[in-house]
Amino acid sequence: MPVPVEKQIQELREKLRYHSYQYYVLDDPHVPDAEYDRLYNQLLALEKENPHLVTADSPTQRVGSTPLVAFEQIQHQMPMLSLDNVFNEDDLQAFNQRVKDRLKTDEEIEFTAEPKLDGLAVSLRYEHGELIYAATRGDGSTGENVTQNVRTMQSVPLRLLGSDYPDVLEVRGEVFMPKAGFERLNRQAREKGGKEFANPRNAAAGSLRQLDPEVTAARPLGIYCYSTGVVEGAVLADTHYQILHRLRDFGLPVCKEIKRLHGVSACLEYYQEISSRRDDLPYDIDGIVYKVNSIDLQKRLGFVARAPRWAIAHKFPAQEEISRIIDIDFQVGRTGAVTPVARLEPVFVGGVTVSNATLHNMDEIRRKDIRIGDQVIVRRAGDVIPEVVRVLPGSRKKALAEIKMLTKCPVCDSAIEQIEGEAIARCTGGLYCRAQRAEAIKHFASRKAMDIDGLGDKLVEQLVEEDLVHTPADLYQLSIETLASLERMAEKSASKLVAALERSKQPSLSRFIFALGIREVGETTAMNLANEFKTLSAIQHADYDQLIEVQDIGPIVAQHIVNFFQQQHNLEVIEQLLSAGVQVVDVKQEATAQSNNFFYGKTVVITGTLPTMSRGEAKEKLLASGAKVTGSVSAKTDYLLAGDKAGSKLAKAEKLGVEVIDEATMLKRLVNSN
Ligand code: I6G
Repeated sequence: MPVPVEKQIQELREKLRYHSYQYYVLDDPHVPDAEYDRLYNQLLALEKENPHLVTADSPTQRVGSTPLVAFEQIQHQMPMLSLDNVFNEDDLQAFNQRVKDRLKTDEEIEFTAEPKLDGLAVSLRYEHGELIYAATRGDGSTGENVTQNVRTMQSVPLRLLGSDYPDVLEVRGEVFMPKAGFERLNRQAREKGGKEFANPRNAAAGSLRQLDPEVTAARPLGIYCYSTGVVEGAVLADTHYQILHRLRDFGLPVCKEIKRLHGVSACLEYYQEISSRRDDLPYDIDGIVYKVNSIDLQKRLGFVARAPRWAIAHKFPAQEEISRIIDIDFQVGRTGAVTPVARLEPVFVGGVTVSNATLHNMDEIRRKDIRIGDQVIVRRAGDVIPEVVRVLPGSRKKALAEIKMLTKCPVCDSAIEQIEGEAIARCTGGLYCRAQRAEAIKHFASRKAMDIDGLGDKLVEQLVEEDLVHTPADLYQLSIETLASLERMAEKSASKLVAALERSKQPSLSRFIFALGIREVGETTAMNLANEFKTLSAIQHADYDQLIEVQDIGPIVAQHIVNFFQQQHNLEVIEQLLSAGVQVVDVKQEATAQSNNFFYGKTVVITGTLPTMSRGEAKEKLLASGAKVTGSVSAKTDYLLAGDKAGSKLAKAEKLGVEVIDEATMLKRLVNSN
């Protein structure tokens, strides 16, 4: 008996809903995209043949055809609240105390914590499992009807999964644009000469408030649900944490970073942990939201004005602020690159006071049309160098002069050249230029290169300025007396520095190659070179054809390496370093014991904060002993090296039965196997 078409359609819809849920909500697709497309096309064909069977909640019915003239208003049946903010630990402690006082308890409160996404809030209303409308927050009482647009978002279910959902379910969430999607959208706009969005939040808001749903459909939008509004016909759960899990089971996307925490200290640790990963998260966040977990306690706490007493947003310091350009200088880097730098009216941004910001290069200055006197938006995100993002629109009140590139190096007066088609202008002075010398030495001494403790940037500049050091090799000739005679240096710090120089004398081959500062040779390329050629001499003598065979080395980098080792003065510096007692540890020597090494050939993932070393240092040790270090846990992972606050990788490793080790175990196994 042939399966009735109604049943076929229903089964296809259920399959598609299930696969969307796996993909968008659980991040765990069960079928390749092509299979999803095949099912989708089957459904589309059946619906075309049977138009009377098309329903609004079918996965094929996401994009309606008629653009709107204006958005209609929607009155929220239950107001969309706002959150109070705190910006520091003291105010968070005060919030915690207020909660305890109101509840008349001395016991630690159980909170939930989740990142506060930087997007725009919406309310989704489901009736009997079907999406009825979606509205923006608006003023909290009345928002705009953006149903047509929200329906185009693949991660929003048009019908809830299962059957035990409440008759009426209003869900509140944040619509956002993932960072990668934002970059892609702006790149496309640039290529077409169109207008770029200033940040992912504006892009999300602009995309959701499109009158033509076809435009929204083409925009990469996501949503995370964070609470409920009206719920009729069922009680979801007793705690906020469980409610979010119920929402996830209904097929609604919920942020995976949500945690239950006891007491305010755990909240602060969570804040630090997320803050340290902020730049690596795929979406922008502007803080952490803590909520009292028990719904019963939430009810007892109630609201003040329009904000709940049981929740608080702990905001990160703003990453963008307004300042004014007082002047523009040109800085010369290690490879001679001349970079325009804006001198700014000091501004507190990203948690520090910033008075300089990079302008990258002249193309960027022209593209952003930046001039001295302009009011600008300054951005400092994490450890990234502060930059001028753009001129504040409409802020230029009078004509200002255009910025021109210098023709002579501001430090050594050599000519500045700019190769046709390259954005970067360069000082041609080479190591004759003090600036290039100082930067080369700073790089040589840096943590990921020779790791010379106590040789900070200021001290390097002083040493170069006073002609005590011309090349990295001169560092190893410095005596305690010479160093101690410098301004701001005492006998004790001088002898500490000499000891650090001594300790730095046995670098691994990859560190040494990285420290030389060859153009475009970063840490990874240096590691690849070391693994391929094994000895310093082999790298020095490698020709272009051999170099280009190495992983990740293209024609430009290969040519830079060849050029570097053809320069007589570079060979002299290497010679002087070796004569001063630097002994480069060739990969050959390390490799002899490799196959006996415990971690040889094993795949290791590192996560969390390790007690005595950075993840980079642990990675280096593991790589040196022949391990493969990868970024994500899978069935192929042999060990998870986990530190404090290990998070989702730890959970995944436990689920997959991957052995979890701590730093001490790793060190023991490294030692025992050598
Ligand atoms: O604006 C918000 C962002 C995130 C919120 C919120 C949230 O929880 C993670 N929660 C509530 C209760 C409200 N606004 C009102």
